[in-house]
Amino acid sequence: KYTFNLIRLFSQVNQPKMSLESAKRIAAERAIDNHVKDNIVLGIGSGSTIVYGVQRLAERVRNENLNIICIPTSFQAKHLILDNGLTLGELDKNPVLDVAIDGADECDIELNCIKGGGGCLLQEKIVASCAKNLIIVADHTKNSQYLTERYKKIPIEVSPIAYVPIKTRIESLFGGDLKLRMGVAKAGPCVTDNGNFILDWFFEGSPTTDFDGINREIMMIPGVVDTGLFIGMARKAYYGMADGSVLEKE
Ligand code: ABF
Repeated sequence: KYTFNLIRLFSQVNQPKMSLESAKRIAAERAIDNHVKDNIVLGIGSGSTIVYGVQRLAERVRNENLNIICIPTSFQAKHLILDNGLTLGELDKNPVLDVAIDGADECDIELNCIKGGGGCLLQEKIVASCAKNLIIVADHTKNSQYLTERYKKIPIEVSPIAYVPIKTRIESLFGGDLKLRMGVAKAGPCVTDNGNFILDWFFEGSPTTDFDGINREIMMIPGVVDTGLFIGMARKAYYGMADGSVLEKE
């Protein structure tokens, strides 16, 4: 009985992880199939979901002989592009993108997003701002009614010399608790692709209902490089659902 229960527990623990991975895959593949056509400039996001999208993209580029220029949003994205034999572009040469496809930590009914949980946000926001369309790909756990309903922190990328004053300022102005994100080994702070630190802003409940307003106010604080709030940027989201379907929202 003990062994049976252990096996059952083990399979329960592993079940959601497996289905979340396949949910990410179907969302990313659908987005690539719907938005990629020949001769476009495409922004490649960061995180685990976009990996499936890049694999599908590489397959389509090979099979259909497509000419796609890929603009990365991070070190990870750059190497995903190179490792999959895709054409690496840069904003200097291609300042206007047709589409950018990226993951998110949370995405609300108006397609406002929280991003940066994986450590990338600045380059993602720059690339998204240069794209005619930003498309979000995610599993169903990222789909929420309002921001911070499910994801309980907002990442903020800051200049290393300013992290203490910024933390103090935001806590006194808006409340909550800002924590310096540490690297994986916890030996020092997590350093972004741009040489900055990340403050994760935790709070009880939600800090505001006006995320656009609060984003603007935080962006005014000297030393804030950018926030993980992507307000009014995404045009469409694809969510991989637990039942194997893909929910499309725009
Ligand atoms: C990046 O990857 C980040 O902005 C976001 O935090 C994260 C989403 O990753 P995943 O696809 O692994 O959920 O895009």
